[in-house]
Amino acid sequence: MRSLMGWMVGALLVGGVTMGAAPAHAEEYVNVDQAGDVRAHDLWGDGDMPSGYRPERRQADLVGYTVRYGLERVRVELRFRELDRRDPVLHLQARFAYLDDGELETGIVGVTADRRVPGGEPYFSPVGCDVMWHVGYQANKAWLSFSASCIGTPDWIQVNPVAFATDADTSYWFVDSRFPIYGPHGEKQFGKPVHRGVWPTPPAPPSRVRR
Ligand SMILES: [Ca+2]
Repeated sequence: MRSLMGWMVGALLVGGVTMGAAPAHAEEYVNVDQAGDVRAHDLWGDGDMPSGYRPERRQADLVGYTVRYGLERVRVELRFRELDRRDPVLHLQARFAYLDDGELETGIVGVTADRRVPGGEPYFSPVGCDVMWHVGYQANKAWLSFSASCIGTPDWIQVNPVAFATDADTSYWFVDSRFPIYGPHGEKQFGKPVHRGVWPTPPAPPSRVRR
């Protein structure tokens, strides 16, 4: 069975990337997401949960996000209508794009929280990186932060936040993202570029550091 993680990482390797227009200088990007737009997917087509929008689902419904890019780190705050521990597995991600030697590269920083580890375990793709994170069930927020040096300290970064909730077997997903992960031609989609700022480090989330 192809795992959800395998799909998510594999999905990085296909398709192009939608580029935004030349940005105005910005070190912080605040955006909102439509409420009530969580989509259900029956991955194998053999379940009893029909696919489609679930406007009644508040859990892990993104309603906004903020990207800050300081001198040293990138920090993404994800805000939800509701975020609790009800789902067996929860993946919170910031998918990102940046230029490396003139080539557009993409990656994912995320955290997987389950009933065994509700505080979550981070991951970073495609390279290793020190990730700081916090899953704030009380505040209905999550934070992800990583060193910009892990991706060569690019001049700017684009982000698309994504939340997946699944059962333990990943036979279903509930998915929400600010931008559709793929555009009409299979290209990956992201928000506006956020330029590297001048402050030493954005405020760090109250979490552990994993290297
Ligand atoms: Ca939403």
